[in-house]
Amino acid sequence: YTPEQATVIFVLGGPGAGKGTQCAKLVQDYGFKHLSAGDLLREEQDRPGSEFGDMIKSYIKEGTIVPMEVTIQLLENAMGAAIEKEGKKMFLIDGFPRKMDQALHFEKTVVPSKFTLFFDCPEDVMEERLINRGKTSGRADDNAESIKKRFKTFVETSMPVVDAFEKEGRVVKVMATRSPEEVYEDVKVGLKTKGI
Ligand code: UP5
Ligand code: MG
Repeated sequence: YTPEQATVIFVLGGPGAGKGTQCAKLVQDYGFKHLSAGDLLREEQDRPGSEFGDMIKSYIKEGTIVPMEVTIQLLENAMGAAIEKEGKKMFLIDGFPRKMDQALHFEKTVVPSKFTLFFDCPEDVMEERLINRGKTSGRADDNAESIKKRFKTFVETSMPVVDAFEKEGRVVKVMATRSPEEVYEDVKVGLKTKGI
């Protein structure tokens, strides 16, 4: 397989909505390859010799969006490796695209997504989860100040991507406020509506 033959599902939702948690469950049951753009950026940030390390670090702390050239390259590399080494062709791309130009560019130059799985969650719930996780996560952006900036970026820049896909009828929306297990039941029902 090559990336253009892959099946891609975008997994979107605000910071702390539960994207990573639900993707982990989907991996177990469906055998998807899970690629979190945020995780890939954090890995690149920590990679000795990376020319992007300092840049990524400051974007993440400020809750702003890393230039797409970097993120798309990391995603393409990871997809290629999963295809080649693991024979995977079904991907959950988690936390990407976060900006309209990223969505257009990825779908044009890599592969169109099958649909977007969107986790809908109010800010107060997300904030509580992130503050809680911040006690142990070691993530540089799990603090009150960065969380506020991440929410602002999500509302102003990332939510328009979901809205655009929604207008095209390409979104499966799941309420993300209940327990992880209950949310996952809704996820499975949602995927079924898309033939998965
Ligand atoms: N939790 C999860 N589900 C729960 C539930 N149903 N009930 C109760 N608790 C629940 O979950 C967050 C926490 O909540 C965990 O403690 C979990 O146990 C609990 P998680 O599954 O991790 O949520 P997720 O949506 O994945 O939250 P995350 O913090 O990863 O979301 P972000 O979108 O903020 O983070 P991401 O890593 O994607 O991006 C970080 C930064 O990277 C961005 O701000 C940006 O600066 C940069 N970035 C880019 O620039 N470009 C990209 O394309 C991607 C990222
Ligand atoms: Mg995550």
